[in-house]
Amino acid sequence: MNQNVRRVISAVALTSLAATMVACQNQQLGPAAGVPRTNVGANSVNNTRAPQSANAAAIDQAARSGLQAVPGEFIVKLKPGATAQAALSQGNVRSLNLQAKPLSSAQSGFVLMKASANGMGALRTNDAQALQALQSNPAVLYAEPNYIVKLNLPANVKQAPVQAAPGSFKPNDPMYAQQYAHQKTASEAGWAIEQGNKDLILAIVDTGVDGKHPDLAAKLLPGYNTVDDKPSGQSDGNGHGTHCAGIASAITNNGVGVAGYAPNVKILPVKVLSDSGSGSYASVAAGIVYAADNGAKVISMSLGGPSNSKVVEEAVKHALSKGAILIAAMGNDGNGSKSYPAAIAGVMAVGATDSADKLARFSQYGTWNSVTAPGVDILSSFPTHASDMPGVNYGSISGTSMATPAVAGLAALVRSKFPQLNAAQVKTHIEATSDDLGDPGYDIRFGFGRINVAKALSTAPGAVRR
Ligand SMILES: [Ca+2]
Ligand SMILES: [Ca+2]
Repeated sequence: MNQNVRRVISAVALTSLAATMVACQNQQLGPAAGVPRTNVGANSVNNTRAPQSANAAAIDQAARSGLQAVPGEFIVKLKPGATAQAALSQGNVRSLNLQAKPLSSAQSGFVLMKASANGMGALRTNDAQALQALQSNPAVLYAEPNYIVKLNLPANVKQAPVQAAPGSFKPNDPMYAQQYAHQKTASEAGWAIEQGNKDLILAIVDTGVDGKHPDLAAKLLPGYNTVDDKPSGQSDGNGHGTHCAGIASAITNNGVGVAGYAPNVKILPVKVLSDSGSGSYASVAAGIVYAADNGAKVISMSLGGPSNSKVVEEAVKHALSKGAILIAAMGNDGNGSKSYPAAIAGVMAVGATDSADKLARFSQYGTWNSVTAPGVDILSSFPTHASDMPGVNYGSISGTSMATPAVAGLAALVRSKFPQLNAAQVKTHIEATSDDLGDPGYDIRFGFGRINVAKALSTAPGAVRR
């Protein structure tokens, strides 16, 4: 690892700016159960992954090298009225040969500053000095490294079959019997009440979503790729995003594959992680803003990292101001450490349980934990082509990544059934109607409990308080 980059990270850690992000995911089911997968860079044979853009390749290379930030890249918040040109022409910054581009049209004042090709060689060994020069620049409010986001792989836990509840909406999807999560969360009784508003948009902020999947294609919006700053989000060489999309909202009762929590809502695929599962804070923040600005009322983020970032915080604030509910994974390190954006104020943080309603051993815990949902051996969609997932079309993996889109799907159903509720009220309603687990009442491991779809949709908002 570049020593200067390491110094940047540890220095900003003291000012609680530092972070690497880690998507909170998964491992495989079946004969290889118990063997953690290292999917970053472990490309499957016959993988149809398209050649990567220079930006994605640079991020992947940095991630593979163990760097915590993309070399030569900084996210800068300009002071009100200041321009990027003004910042670039000031003192020490001028000699850095940086190029600037707006992070997103909506987040006024944020720019991504990047070393130009001919300035790169010098800058890579001087990222700490470059950051310092930016931070002391009179046009700059603050600057932080462009941290790296990547996938994380907890170990496996076995699942047990669970009986279906009688007398409710039972979908005909052939793999539904293996989706134990819906029995635990009383989805069938919930679906008899509400299956989602077809105009409601649920964003999957992840590795993209396979646009050709028979259980997803018909409900996918075009979406966007913030890794490469281009349309669309309908491509997923990794598979993680396609799996999360199926959990939240696979096309249900269509005689194909699996059922999703919110059968009728639309999915907005926002690709913020590359096909290798790596991304940067710039792409995550831009993805959150894109989702909110394109009508997403639920934003599902199965990713996270150990430190906070002002740019991601501001993106979250922007999405909250647009009325979106943001839902993020607690993380898979099995300890009480914070993961962001899950620990950012206003974000609904989700832990993972198993088929016996035990806390998944990888699920992180803490006072910011809102609820839990099944996240161990979760069957859902995989891409229709080879990817980093253990299988094609459908398969099971585990992680707080898998619990998160279940809660996102429920949030979409609650917003459809009770459109008068704002985002904070939707969160409170889901918490109040969850099934208490572990120590009586709220506890840091299960939050308010494991979600219950039937209770959430059959209980009048405000009727139950915790
Ligand atoms: Ca289906
Ligand atoms: Ca409890």
